[in-house]
Amino acid sequence: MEIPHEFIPSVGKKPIPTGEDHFGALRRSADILTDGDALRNRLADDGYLYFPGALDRDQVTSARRVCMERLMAQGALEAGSDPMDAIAAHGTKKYYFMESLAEENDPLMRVLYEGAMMRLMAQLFDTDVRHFDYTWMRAVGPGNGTSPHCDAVYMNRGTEQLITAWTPLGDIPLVQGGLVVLENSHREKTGKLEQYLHQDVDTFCENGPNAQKIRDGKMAWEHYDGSFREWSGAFSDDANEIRALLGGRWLTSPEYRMGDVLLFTIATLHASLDNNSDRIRLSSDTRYQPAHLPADERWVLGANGERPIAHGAAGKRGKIC
Ligand SMILES: O=C(O)CCC(=O)C(=O)O
Repeated sequence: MEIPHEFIPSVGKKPIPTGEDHFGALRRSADILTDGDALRNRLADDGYLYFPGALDRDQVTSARRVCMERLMAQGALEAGSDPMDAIAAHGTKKYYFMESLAEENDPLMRVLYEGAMMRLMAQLFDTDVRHFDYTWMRAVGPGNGTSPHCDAVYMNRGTEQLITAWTPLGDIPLVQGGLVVLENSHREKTGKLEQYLHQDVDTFCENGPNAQKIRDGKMAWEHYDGSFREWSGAFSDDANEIRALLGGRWLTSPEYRMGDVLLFTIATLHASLDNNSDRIRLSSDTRYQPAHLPADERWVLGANGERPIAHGAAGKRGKIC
């Protein structure tokens, strides 16, 4: 894969070697977009499906505009610049999850939950499809990225037949980061990763030292290894150590573009490269599953239309350890 001259990608500020046995390009699947069997086979083989240009770029652009105008109004972007350029205001570093960017954002809802995206999901699942009602929005400021993890630990209370769609809401060159998938990681069914995959970040030890803090919302999650330290849900913060443990290459796109979408399973290890630019990197991640299978109660509307409980107190489950 072509890497910009002298640019070294990193995850969690640790450089990632870019030799061809460490780092590579995602396989593109646009050619099988309308072939359900081929999609399912490839997902089983690769653990991900990458579709450059499958979504309506104009619609994605409109969704981005809504988000960027809000970010400008909040002072996150450089005053006087074009909001669509997403130039971070001086000192804007800490932006990350921004759920509010999805609210009353009709173009975004159309991109994520109608049209090409839902047609793709219908092909893939070959049955009626539902999506989670919670929409993850990430406005990732300069210097930030996402640690390696599998989505299972955040959303495994329903079916395992759950697919994440990572949708870039901007053109994202390598220097801005973007999603990386660890090749063949979805096949790893032994050892540390297997143990990790069965964890649930919102489960805590009722008889452990953090129980009250977790119930009171003063601590989010404790590590599953019984050390009772705080946990982010990451498998590890060290992408190179993970590659050494599990093998495979970290795969990404040399440039994600508006209109692309990347799907992966809840057992596929992924992360994002650090944003080493002066821009805010905007993307969403959303989840889809067969409509008739159970859905994780944290991410869907309540019986009377209440907002998803997400990782709040109502989602915590105590167990005796
Ligand atoms: O966009 C990112 O930084 C990470 C996205 C991610 O981890 C996910 O979609 O599960």
